[in-house]
Amino acid sequence: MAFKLPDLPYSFDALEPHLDARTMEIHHDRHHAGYTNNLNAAIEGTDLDGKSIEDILSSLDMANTAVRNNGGGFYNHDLFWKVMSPNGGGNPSGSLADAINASFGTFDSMKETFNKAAATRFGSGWAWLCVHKGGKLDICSTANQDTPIMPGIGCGGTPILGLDVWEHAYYLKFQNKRPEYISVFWNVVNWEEVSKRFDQGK
Ligand code: MN3
Repeated sequence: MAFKLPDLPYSFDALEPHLDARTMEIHHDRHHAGYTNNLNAAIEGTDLDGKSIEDILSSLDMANTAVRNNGGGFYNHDLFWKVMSPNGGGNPSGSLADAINASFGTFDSMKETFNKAAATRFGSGWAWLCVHKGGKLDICSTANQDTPIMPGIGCGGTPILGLDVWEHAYYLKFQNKRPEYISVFWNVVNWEEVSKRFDQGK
């Protein structure tokens, strides 16, 4: 049973002026589509075929680079589209806001730690906010398409917010200015979705 490229939950230009339509189109229709197709080719006829992506990645043989790269890419981008929204930005609320204050002191301090993880990831990768069982939050980054649910990668726990820092995510609009891309990301974060993932993962 093949994985299907998930639709973007909004139009390509919906995150303008923060994230540009051309980048969103190429990122979703080519990059994410490519990971999806390559994942399907890598699992076809193997015992991974038919499992959920979470099951595949959480018990992955990390030497299986085709599934590691493309399964990670499939999963990471699905999360990325969903944790952004044209109605995003602002501040987290409720139990997520309480957990952020408990783990980082303040929302600003959480953002600062996340921004640093995203800015200092050398080369391609992701920055993550993860929740551990019990509700403690953690920030880390991963290389390439590695994801925190893979064995022995990153901060562990369940990722509830992720930022793609591959150049394909920002180069058309921001060129080499990754920190500017990181700072506009906060204008589109869908805190309702992040809260939902926090409640499910804690
Ligand atoms: Mn990407």
